[in-house]
Amino acid sequence: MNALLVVDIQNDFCPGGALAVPEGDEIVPVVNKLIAHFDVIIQTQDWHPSGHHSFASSHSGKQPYDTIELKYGTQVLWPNHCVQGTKGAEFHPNLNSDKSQVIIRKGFRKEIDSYSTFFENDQETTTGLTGYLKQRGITNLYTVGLATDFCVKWSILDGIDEGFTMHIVKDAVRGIDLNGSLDSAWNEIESKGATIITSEDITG
Ligand code: VGL
Ligand code: ZN
Repeated sequence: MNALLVVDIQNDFCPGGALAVPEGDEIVPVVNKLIAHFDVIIQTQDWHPSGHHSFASSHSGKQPYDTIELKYGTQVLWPNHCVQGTKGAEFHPNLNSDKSQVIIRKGFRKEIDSYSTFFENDQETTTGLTGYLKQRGITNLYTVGLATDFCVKWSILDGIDEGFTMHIVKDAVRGIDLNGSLDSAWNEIESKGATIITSEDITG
């Protein structure tokens, strides 16, 4: 069974937001069109407590986009974003969430960031998504959303490791691009075995 995985289309990742992805809002009409072609829609929502350890402001002397060593490895430090209950954490107002059957929130543990919608950045703590998908008989995931080089990429790599067939809809994602991270993300996505398609392959 197929499902559409809609990753982090939230105000803070769109122009004007705290961690704006260039053209992040341009995917919204494309995603809305895709939603009509799926029976199962799964959304994710970056959902941090204030003072989250992925925020530069939580570490004295650090600036956004610096890196730091945390218990589980190197972590990029971000501007404060997607703080629980704020406008920035809400979904883009034009995104149609009516059909979404489950919303996976992630990054809510203060000490661990979570890019992937399957595992947090320690690569151990699960979000429960694998169990949800397997119990519903979902085998194929079509991935859209923000950002290509972080949450979308890690979701695809982990999804393949978890045994799912992963697709990425290339006109329905946008990237941050930190020091070449966008090019390398596309290479990793492709070499891991995800299928790269366009929205027209689905909508016709
Ligand atoms: C994301 C950086 C920090 C994403 C989330 O959704 O790609 N990126 N938190
Ligand atoms: Zn985040």
